[in-house]
Amino acid sequence: MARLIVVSNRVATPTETKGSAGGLAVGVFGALKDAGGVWFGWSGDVVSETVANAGPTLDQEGPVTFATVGLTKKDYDQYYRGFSNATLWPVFHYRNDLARYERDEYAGYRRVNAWLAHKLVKLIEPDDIIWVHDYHLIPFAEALRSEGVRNRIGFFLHIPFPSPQVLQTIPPHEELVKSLCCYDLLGFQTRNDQQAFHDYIAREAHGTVRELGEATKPGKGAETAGEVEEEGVLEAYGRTLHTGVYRIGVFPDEIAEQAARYESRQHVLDLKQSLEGRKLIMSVDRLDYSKGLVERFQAFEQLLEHSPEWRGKVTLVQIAPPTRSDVASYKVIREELEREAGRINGRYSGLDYTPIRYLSQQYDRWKLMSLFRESQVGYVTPLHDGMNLVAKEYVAAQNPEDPGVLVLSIFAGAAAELAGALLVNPHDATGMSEALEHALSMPLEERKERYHTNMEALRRNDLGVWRDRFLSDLARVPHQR
Ligand code: GDG
Repeated sequence: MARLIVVSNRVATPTETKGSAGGLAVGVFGALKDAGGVWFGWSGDVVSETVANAGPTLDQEGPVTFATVGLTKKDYDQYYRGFSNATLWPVFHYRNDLARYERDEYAGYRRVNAWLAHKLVKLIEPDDIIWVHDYHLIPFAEALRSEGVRNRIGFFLHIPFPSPQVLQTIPPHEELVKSLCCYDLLGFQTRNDQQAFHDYIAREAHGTVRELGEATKPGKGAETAGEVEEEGVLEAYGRTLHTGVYRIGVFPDEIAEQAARYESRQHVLDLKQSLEGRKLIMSVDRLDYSKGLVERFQAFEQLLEHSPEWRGKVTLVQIAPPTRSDVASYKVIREELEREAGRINGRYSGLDYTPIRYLSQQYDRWKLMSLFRESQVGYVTPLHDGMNLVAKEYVAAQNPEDPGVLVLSIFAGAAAELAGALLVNPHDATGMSEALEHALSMPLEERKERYHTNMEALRRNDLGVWRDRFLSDLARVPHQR
């Protein structure tokens, strides 16, 4: 069996892979443990040039080597804070209004990719399979190829891929797509993302696109994961590459077990007591403008405004740990959210009632799962999201005898799989408030039915299926040495 090299912007620490970081790190680490290999990327530290150049630091954990490097302040500013998070992230989430383009940041992005590739080269053996993750590392394969690496290299994009017209708002869009064509296999979260990439290749790059296999037609609004064959074979810029749809999942039974194990812990009892019998709506997101938090608060306000019988009877708990807080647009969304929570609470609070509890802090994973289990509604309404694992975790954490209802945005990748959710358009506050009301008053039988539909989908396409399908496809695609 070939060794595996995983490359991602951030590398989980060996301790995090034992559970605290969440499913993805555990899933990727599982594949590394099976095949043996290297997990390579940024340590998360900003360091001096001397320290950065001395890397990578190697940390051995059984058959897996964790290889990390620090970034200099300039590299961090241009590659991470700049082009990755102030250009690519907003544009790929259709927020061109929040994007900026600076030539020196783009140059820094390419420079850091080339530098990282150079650092990795020494650790690569001829038969290794290389799996690169996410938008920070689009030019990584190209940089490896120019170092003479001829291994198979696959790329998985965790976030949406925008339509060609939107992508073209980034001036070097064609260089980015050319760089993507240096991979042997490109994996997308949804059919729409894959299609958007194919459209660019066909219309803008004048390449050829062959779509193999018929996408199974959605049954009752949801695609049946595992039965969908969506393979593309593309020729562009002198290369042949493959594309596929790989919907990332969770390990639902582990989450269910964890949520049940912690359901009578003190934090849950405290919450229960403070709710005094009120219904609970739970939301958990990284604090990010793509997650639709302001729209979500406003739809909840509409529920209280138009259905006064719910005032004092339902509480929304929003957990939103801040991320990327040194990127300007993240400061703005934080202020806006605090203002909205304050305004709505000012309007509808009573001496013993606060409608929105907004907690801008990180919680332990097991606490989140047990809070999901305690709630009647999971309220997950991003404006655009590659998949959204919170939606899947919410379902998995429910008590099968008394499950809560998932209210889910049609713009989350997960909407294609979770046919048991109440789907909403996050731009329609009235529609969302009606869905909340529907969820809060849904009879037990219907809740159970929806829960089972969703759980089946989660089990059919869990995190292991996602990982194994991607890696076996990558091992199989013919590649050009
Ligand atoms: C990207 C794409 C795609 C959140 N708050 C806390 C916490 N979390 C955990 C959640 C979940 C994860 O973080 C967030 O995953 P999402 O999928 O919801 O969103 P992104 O972070 O934007 O992830 C996304 C994903 O990549 C995977 O491909 O689905 O579309 O944007 O697991 O539970 N975990 C802990 N404390 C918190 O306060 N421990």
